[in-house]
Amino acid sequence: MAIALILASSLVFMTTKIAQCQIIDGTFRDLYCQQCQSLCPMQQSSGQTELTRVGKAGPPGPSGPPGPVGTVDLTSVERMVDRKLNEKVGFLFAPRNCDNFFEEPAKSVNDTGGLVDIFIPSYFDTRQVYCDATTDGGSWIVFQRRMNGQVDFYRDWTDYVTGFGTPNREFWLGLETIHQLTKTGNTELRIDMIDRKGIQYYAKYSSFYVGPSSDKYRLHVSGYSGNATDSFAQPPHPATRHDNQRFSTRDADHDRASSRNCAIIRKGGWWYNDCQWSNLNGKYDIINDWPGVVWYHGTLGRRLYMKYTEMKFRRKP
Ligand SMILES: [Ca+2]
Repeated sequence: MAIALILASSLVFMTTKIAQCQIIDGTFRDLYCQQCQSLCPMQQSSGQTELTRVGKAGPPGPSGPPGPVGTVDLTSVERMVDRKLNEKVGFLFAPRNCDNFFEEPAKSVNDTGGLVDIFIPSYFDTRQVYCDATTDGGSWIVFQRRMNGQVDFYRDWTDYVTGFGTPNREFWLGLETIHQLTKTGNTELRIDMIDRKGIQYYAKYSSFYVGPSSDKYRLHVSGYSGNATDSFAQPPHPATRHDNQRFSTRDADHDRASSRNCAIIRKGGWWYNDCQWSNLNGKYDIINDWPGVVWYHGTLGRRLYMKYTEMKFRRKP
């Protein structure tokens, strides 16, 4: 029993010494210093405590010779950083229009243009558009195309607001995106058309923008030139003028035709008045009446039924 007590006391003493040694290490001015030297050999070997005891450190020595040139592959690092940046914020550096189409990494290209993701600040995101890079100097953002009747244009309000179809085929870009890209008012409009006989027409307007959702995407267009006559902005019959009209669809009657809904009567979505002189979102397969893809030619004095149409805008030069 006595031996056990002695062993236990010794163990407590040793443990206490080690703890104190750790605490007072760095000065060695404690009474247990000698014991520390045997209990803490690793701490003694650092030599730091001995230097502290002798005096202050001397001045730093001279610089050594330069080391060998590093072997880090900066090119691969830059590529990795570029890739990471593109993943996170690359869309911020996307083009904002079709002005430099041939310098941009277009997703698909044909003889006249192609698809590009452009950055739309108000969306804080990109949207795929089709650029007409050649017609009349190029830089056009195409927002409507009819070419074969495969896409149904007799649709509801939501479809016309958000867009439908495929931008390099038949499509409608969407009223909200058209508004966002034209709301500064510094844009012009061009409409290219080919009728059922293969004759090409165009109508160009020096001013074009589409109002906001709260105003039902009201059309503002003026300054006609071209060979199709003006059947869009200011056609001869005032009740059919499209300038300053709100957009209507079969489920959203915003036209001026009293209780009638011109979108239902003319089978499309358009800036109907009472009702229209042009109807480029009409039924593709109707070639003998107003609900067709119609443009009235004032000089010829008859309706033209179009087999191909493209509506496009760009910033004014
Ligand atoms: Ca109405």
